[in-house]
Amino acid sequence: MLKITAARVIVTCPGRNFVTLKIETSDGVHGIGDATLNGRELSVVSYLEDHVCPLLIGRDAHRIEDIWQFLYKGAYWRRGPVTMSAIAAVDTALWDIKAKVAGLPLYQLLGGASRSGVMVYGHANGADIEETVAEAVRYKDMGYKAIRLQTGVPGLSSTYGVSKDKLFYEPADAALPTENVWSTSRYLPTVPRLFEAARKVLGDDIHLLHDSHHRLTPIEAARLGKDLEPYRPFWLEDVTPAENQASFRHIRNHTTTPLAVGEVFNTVWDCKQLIEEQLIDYIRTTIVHGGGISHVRRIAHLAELNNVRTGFHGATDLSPVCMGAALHFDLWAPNFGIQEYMRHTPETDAVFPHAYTFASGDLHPGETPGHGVDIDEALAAKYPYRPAQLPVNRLEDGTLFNW
Ligand code: KDG
Ligand code: MG
Repeated sequence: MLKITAARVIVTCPGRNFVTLKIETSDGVHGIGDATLNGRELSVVSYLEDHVCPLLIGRDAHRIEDIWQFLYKGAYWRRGPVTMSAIAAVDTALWDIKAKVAGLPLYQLLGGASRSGVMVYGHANGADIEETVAEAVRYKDMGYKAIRLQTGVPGLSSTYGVSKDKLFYEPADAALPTENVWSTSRYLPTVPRLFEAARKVLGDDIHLLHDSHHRLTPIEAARLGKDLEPYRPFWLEDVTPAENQASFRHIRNHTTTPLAVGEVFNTVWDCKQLIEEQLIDYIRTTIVHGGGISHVRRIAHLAELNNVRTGFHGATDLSPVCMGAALHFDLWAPNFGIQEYMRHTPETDAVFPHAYTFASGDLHPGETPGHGVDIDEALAAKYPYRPAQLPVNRLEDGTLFNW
């Protein structure tokens, strides 16, 4: 038995907030898991500190599945982003411990590498089409094989995905939510123009992606999908809010543009219909918000049976700990598709030393036993928590809309 002797939550803000769970064992081996839920960080801290950590002490760290079931079924209140982020942190830390004890990188415990590296996509964005395409050229020159394109929309003062700092996008920019303004009729003609311009400059030998960030109705999404078909996008993401899974049937019936969904999902139940009816092509639910490796593995297996591939969320608000664990998963998963890679700032990278590396458009998780990411607690303590929330969106007439 490998006894859990301590479970502590570490909150740090090296430019943005991150929540990390550290589990220690009787053998001196420790593991860490990401528990960051952007804009709602302290609710997960409380869930862990008040309700989960006390239950872990004295349990056998090797019994990952039993602990997962205990936390999921034992709470009575199942699912939800707070619960599942907390469970994910425990699960990730326990997989880290098991792999360290085995002396193996985590991907070996999952079944070994299925590929030599993990293809990632970077984020090119700009105030207008010209600037976005120039950014995309810069990403191509850095070796990226896949690039997400987001551009400012004429007539709107701010747009999702368009950042001030080009490498590090941070939407949680204020203690109280910033208010953005949205217009679907201004947005819809802009994206095909962006893709047309990008294909002309970048050529055919690069994957291009776009995120609509939950802002369209199904029929508007179908129109955008059709308009983008000539430019062969790799995917169109989060076209419409996905609580209503059946609404994707309308979109699917109208367009062959591949669809990606799921960064806000937290269990297999959120995407069961989408996957079983093959209404999407990529599932984006990643380790930190999807109940950890143990549960995301269930989602990936269901997806594999239905020709859906993985395309994990990897924005800056998912800590390097989540990225490390996700990369081991990606290297193994038979139905891996692509991994999002929004770089962390140098301050964040220093707090979370990691084994993963970028080369020629791929990330590799490295060969360090465990998931290969640690936390420098002394450095982390120098960056105290700062309240920061995600923006909200209003239509031009003031109606509150989806951000
Ligand atoms: O916390 C919210 C961000 O992670 C999200 O807005 C980023 O949509 C996103 C993406 O695709 O990376
Ligand atoms: Mg997204």
